[in-house]
Amino acid sequence: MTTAGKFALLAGCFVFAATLALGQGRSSQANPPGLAQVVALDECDPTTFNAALGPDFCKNVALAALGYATTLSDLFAKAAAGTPDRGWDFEPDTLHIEKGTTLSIVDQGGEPHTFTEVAQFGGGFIDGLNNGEATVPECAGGFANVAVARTRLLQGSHVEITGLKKGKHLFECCIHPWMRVKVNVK
Ligand SMILES: [Cu+2]
Repeated sequence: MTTAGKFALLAGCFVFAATLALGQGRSSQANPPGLAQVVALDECDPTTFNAALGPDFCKNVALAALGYATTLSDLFAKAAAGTPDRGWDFEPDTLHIEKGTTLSIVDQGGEPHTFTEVAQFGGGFIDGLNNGEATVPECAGGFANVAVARTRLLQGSHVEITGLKKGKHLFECCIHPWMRVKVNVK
C-alpha cells in the first residue's frame, strides 16, 4: 500500500471512530436507553405540615431551617391566589419518548404525590388547592379510590409506567394539580 493509501485508511478509521463516539453520545443522553425519568419535587415545611397532617407526613430534607420550605398555610394561600408554589413540580414538564420507553417517576420531595393519567388537566381531590377548578374524574375520591391510590408516589420511592400507547398522555398530581406533565409517545 502506498503512503497516501495508508493515510486514507487511517483517516477513514478516525472518521468511523468519531461517528461511533457521536452516535453513543446521542443515544445515551441523560437517560439510559428505554428509560425516561421524571422527578417530583416539593418544599413542604415539616413543622406546619406535620402539625396538621400527622408526624412524618412531610420528610423534607431541603434544609427547611434555612428557609427552603413553604408552610402549609402559605401553600394553600398561593394556590388560592392562582400563583401555586413552583417548588411543587414535576420535571421535566414535557417529554418526547419512543414507544416502549419506561417512564420512571421518582419522588425526591418531602411529601406524597400522585402521578395520575388524566384525559384533561384540572383540579385534584383537595378543593383548597384547586383554585376553583373542578376535580377531574381520575382524581375523584382521593386515596379512598383504589385507582387513585395506585398512582400514589411516596417520598423516596419511584413508580414505573410501561406500555404507553402512541400519542399524547397527560399526567398530574391529584393533590397538587399544578404539577403536570405532557408525554408524547412516538
Ligand atoms: Cu403533589
